[in-house]
Amino acid sequence: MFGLNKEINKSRAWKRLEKHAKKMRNVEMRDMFAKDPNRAKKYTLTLGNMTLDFSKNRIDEKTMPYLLGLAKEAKVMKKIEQMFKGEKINVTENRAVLHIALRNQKNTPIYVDGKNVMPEITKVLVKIRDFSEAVRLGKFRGHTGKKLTNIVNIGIGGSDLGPKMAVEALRKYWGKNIKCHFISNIDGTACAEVLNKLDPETTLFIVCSKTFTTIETLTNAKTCRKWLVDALGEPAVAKHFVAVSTNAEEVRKFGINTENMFEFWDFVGGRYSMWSAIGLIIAIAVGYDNFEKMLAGAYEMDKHFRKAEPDKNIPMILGLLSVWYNNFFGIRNHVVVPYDQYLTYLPAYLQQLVMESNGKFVDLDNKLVKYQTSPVVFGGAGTDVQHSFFQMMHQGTSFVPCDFIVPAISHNEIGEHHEILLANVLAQSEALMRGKTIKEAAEELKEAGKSKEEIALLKKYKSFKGNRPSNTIVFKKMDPYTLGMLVAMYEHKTFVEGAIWNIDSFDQMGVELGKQMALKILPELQGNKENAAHDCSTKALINLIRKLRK
Ligand code: G6Q
Repeated sequence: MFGLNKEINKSRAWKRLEKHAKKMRNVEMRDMFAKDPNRAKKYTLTLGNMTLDFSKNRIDEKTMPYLLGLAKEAKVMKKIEQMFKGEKINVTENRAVLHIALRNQKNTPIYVDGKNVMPEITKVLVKIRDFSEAVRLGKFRGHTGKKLTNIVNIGIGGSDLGPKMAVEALRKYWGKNIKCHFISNIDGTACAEVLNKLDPETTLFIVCSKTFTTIETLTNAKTCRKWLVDALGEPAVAKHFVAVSTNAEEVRKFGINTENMFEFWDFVGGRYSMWSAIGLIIAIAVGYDNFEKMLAGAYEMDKHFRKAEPDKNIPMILGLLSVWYNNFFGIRNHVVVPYDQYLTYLPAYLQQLVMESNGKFVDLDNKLVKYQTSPVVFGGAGTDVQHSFFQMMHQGTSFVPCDFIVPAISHNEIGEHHEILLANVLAQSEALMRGKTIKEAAEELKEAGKSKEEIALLKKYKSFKGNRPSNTIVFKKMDPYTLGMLVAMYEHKTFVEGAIWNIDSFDQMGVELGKQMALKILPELQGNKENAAHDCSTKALINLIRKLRK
């Protein structure tokens, strides 16, 4: 019902883009800039305080109309409407996809199976508000009467990456004395290193798990529970443990009173859940008002995504550009570089958002796809990454499209730091676009007084092909509202890609196989069971590790 019933790569729109891309391979961005002083204006979009400059892309006046033709062919606008109306577009799990309902500030009804989901959402938001305020004001205290100032989020994947990224992004807004911690990895070190720093009397654990069956989260939660009970006794659990889940039964079984449980719903995917009670740690850290501002920022982006014309639609343009390089230039990567230390975890968050959503090889018509889907996403905070993988960005044999994320004002305006940072990001995008010809490199060497021999030796090494695309996203300051806009922008960009590739961006079957097999291997490693039918490499590794652990 949501499939396209045709292979998008056989459409006229796709073929036209293939032809066009062949031509565009030989077009230099620096020439297009030289010819058209209006290019930046033509390819800049603004929404509120956020501006996207996508002029440094390998596009001409035909490219965007052609890409928009592809979006039409893939029925992207129709699919957007289906999401907003609560239709079950997550077909493999037969679920609606309603993270947008979590920030539906107007509270307009959204129906799933004939039931308006908004009252439930509002109820949980009120619970988040009341609880986060009670913790911050010291009305909800620990078992021994002390204020809870160390907040530990226990969760993994979607129940960790979003809240962790957002809490760090908004560090400047943390309440006085509040400290946030995250335990995700099953590696005992993750637990030990957090618990070592904490005092049980002032620690609140939030166990976040949609299913409440995830082995990492439950194992970490059990260890933390024991740590608390050993120090303060069993009755302390009620004052130091809360849960966020869709599974009340398992929460109860674990030993957390369901009064201390915050609910969410199967129409919210894990990696889209930081707007739900999974974001409880965000609300406690920065206060509910700021949490709400984050929702409001996302809502502004939602309205824009739903209503703006496709050619003026920021997530649409970003999604189409990604498809452009991915499918018509054969580029397999995408880099995201925030020039804001507080956005350090954004690339990791986006890695899951994009790769878990769109790393799929079966389409919505139950056919194997015959084109490339998700790019590999990576990145890190600027300027750090300029001193690592940027070498490849500038002089590698292929190019990697890049998003630069730029706050005009820093939360820490110290001396010239931020101006130097800003100069760097602008220099990177310009350098990637312009490059430096061999002739220019030779001239530069000559001016530097190098000999003929030296120039001949060095000029190629010192040249840059350029023509390497990037988007620049500028806003005033990294505040809660802007964070909401930014994250929603990427969610919707991911939606556009998935819609064009005709895949289900909202399931994650791909993470299951390894989980199943780990459960089989565990008793074998523990020596309780003979090796089952493994390949000889896995068998030998199990035996080696067993021997080493003796
Ligand atoms: C996200 C994925 C996945 C999930 C984790 C944790 O979209 O579904 O990353 O969030 O596997 O799952 P639980 O929240 O159920 O523990």
